[in-house]
Amino acid sequence: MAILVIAPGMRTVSWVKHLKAIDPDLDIRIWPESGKPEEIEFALVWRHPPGELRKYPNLRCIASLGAGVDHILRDPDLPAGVPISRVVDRSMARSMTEYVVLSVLNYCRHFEAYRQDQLQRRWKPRIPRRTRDVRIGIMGLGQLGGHAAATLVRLGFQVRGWSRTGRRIEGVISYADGKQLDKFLSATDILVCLLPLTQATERILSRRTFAKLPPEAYVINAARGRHLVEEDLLEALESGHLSGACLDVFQHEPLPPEHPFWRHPKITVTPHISSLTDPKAVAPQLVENYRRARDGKPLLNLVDMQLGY
Ligand code: NDP
Ligand code: OXD
Repeated sequence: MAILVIAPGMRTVSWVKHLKAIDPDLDIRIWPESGKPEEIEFALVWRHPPGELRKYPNLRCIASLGAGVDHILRDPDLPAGVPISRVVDRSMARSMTEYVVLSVLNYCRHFEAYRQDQLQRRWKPRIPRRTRDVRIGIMGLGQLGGHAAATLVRLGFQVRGWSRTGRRIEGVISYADGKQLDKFLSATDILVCLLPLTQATERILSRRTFAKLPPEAYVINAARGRHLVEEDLLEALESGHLSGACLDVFQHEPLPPEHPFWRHPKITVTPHISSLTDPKAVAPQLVENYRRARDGKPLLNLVDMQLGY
């Protein structure tokens, strides 16, 4: 039973090293050097070419090399009935929380403005936004959003969370599904998107959503570029309704050089780095799932194909 890594453009050396460190006998192949298709029973994928996975008739599991699986589910030619797993990892959650906390504190303590002041040699103290006065609304209270929410509570912020089922976290005011979305938004000064990309969440960061936020709200999107309607964000910043945005993900990555986000004074751009998968941390769960697939046992971290996450 062989493992095939299909991750065009990704450096796979580190993945192979950490997988082999657990089991040196693993038969790992790197696409496009797949060998005989019928020998492949486990696929590790990141942004595979659509239609490729259909070529392996004995596939028992498609494992995402990240937390998200939208890059797999967008393939219209997926082999039917093959389960899909994703990464669930504490160190990824910590890394995402660091990104969110950094962005929130940058905003609350006016660090972007001080950077500009420094370039102008301008000495201009500003009053910090106090944590207890700032209402942070997190869309998506899963592995990543839940961890970020709990940490922000500990820092003293007012934290609200919106999820499909109204997930409960201590200290977090919880809102559920579409019916409570407007209520959630109207009490949010900093909106953080940590949703999976599904049919229900695509383009959720839109003009309609922004209009429900209080004036001068701030937006952080570290989930997927397709959550955001980019022209609606530019419009809301232009009108002054939103005061700024921090974006880690984009409709087109890398962000094209001519894109207006690059030079926008109210937008902070980072290159999809808020939480990188750490091959060393994640290899054990992948090998465990490979063994389970081989032995016909229940798999870990499975995706609900109906919900799309
Ligand atoms: P989880 O599946 O653990 O959590 C998803 C959360 O979103 C759950 O709370 C879920 O609700 C909620 N949700 C899903 N659909 C809806 C909906 N229609 N309405 C309201 N809430 C909804 O995901 P993770 O936390 O592990 O990851 C989230 C996303 O972050 C990933 O899918 C990926 O796209 C992105 N990501 C980005 C990275 C980056 O570097 N930029 C790195 C890693 C991930 P419920 O709890 O009720 O099920
Ligand atoms: C992920 C990502 O989904 O890095 O893990 O975007």
